[in-house]
Amino acid sequence: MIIEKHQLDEHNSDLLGSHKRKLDFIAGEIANADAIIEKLIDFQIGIPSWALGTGGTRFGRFPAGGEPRNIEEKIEDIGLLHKLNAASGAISLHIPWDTADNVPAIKALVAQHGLRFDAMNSNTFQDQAGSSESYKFGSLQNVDKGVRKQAIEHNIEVIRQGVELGSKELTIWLADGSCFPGQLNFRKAFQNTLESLQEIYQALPADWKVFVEYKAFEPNFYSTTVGDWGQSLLYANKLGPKAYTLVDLGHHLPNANIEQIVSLLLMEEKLGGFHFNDSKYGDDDLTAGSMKPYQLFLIFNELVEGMDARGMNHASDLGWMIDASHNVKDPLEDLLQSVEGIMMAYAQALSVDRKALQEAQASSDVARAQEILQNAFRTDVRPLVAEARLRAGAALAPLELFRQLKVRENLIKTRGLKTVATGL
Ligand SMILES: [Mn+2]
Repeated sequence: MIIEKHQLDEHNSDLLGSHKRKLDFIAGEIANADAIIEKLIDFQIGIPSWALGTGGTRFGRFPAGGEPRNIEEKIEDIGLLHKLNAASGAISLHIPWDTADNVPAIKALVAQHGLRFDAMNSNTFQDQAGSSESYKFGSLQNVDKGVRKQAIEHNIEVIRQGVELGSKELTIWLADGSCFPGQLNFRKAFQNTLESLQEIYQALPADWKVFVEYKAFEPNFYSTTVGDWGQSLLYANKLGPKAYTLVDLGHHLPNANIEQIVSLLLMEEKLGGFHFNDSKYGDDDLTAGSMKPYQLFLIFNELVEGMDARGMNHASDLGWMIDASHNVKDPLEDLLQSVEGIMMAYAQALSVDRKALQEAQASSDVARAQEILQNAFRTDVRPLVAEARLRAGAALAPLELFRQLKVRENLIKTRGLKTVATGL
């Protein structure tokens, strides 16, 4: 399905009067509204190829219908999102789920939708048909050299595919760990993992980065071999300058102070990128900003402060990706909501009065510092995010237009009701 320019224009002209009133108000309240809008236009979120289908749980899966049947249709879906919000300009592939057979055609399709390839993900958490070794007891950590070799070669193959597509990053998330005390020698598991990562690191092109993602638990419930940011940072430091830590918001133990982790990783020049999602209990993969929007704002507050302190480009110097998909919502509507939640947190962080905050911190004026942050969080920045979309040629209200145009119904008509996307 293609969304035509006149459909966007009609939608926007219907909403323009009300939008302008709200924008004028906020522009009078915030000193740097125009600079914030420009930054929002540049900021793009990577959409994972696995999230275009309805997310599953281990109890069942309830497809929405019209799910993309192949990588081409996944790219088309992300193209639809990007057309609606002008902020979903990248795709993050999971290999082997979404290997591109016809690379030139895929690159042309991605370019046609104004997208680019974000980090490549190497899946070694499940066995693939035809593979000789099993990842039941881990991949890069495995006690069996043959299993490790297969996992290393898979990662190198993912880099090769990424080079062909024009990606510049590899994200490695390992399900490796143990479920019972005694199952694993922690030190040997770490050493095996490090040696495996070193072999993969050797295969990285000069202008590539590798992101080492951590996760506290699941699918292993006693130990995880890259279990927290300290362990990830250990690997990244031992690997070298092209290795970074990747923070997935759902991968911490409850109540972790993620904003502090982010701040220190940035200080150490070892923060590589982000996987956005939200959660109440564990790695729930809920829509970004749906559960703890204040936490998301505080994380962005540290990101903006830390990146500005180092003169980094917000849009391009870190990897920004969603890693979430849900069972009870239309996956495209869910992704529109996630991108909106992320953009709002970013806009709020950009609106923080930095100078006043520094002064409050320097004089240990605790109440004043809190007021400054909460004032930014409690300011309705939605008109700024909408204006960024308008200036970029997208929709003032993407979700509303998605429904008006009956996008899901159209996808079901062309693809069928019973299609199931690759992924979880
Ligand atoms: Mn992740």
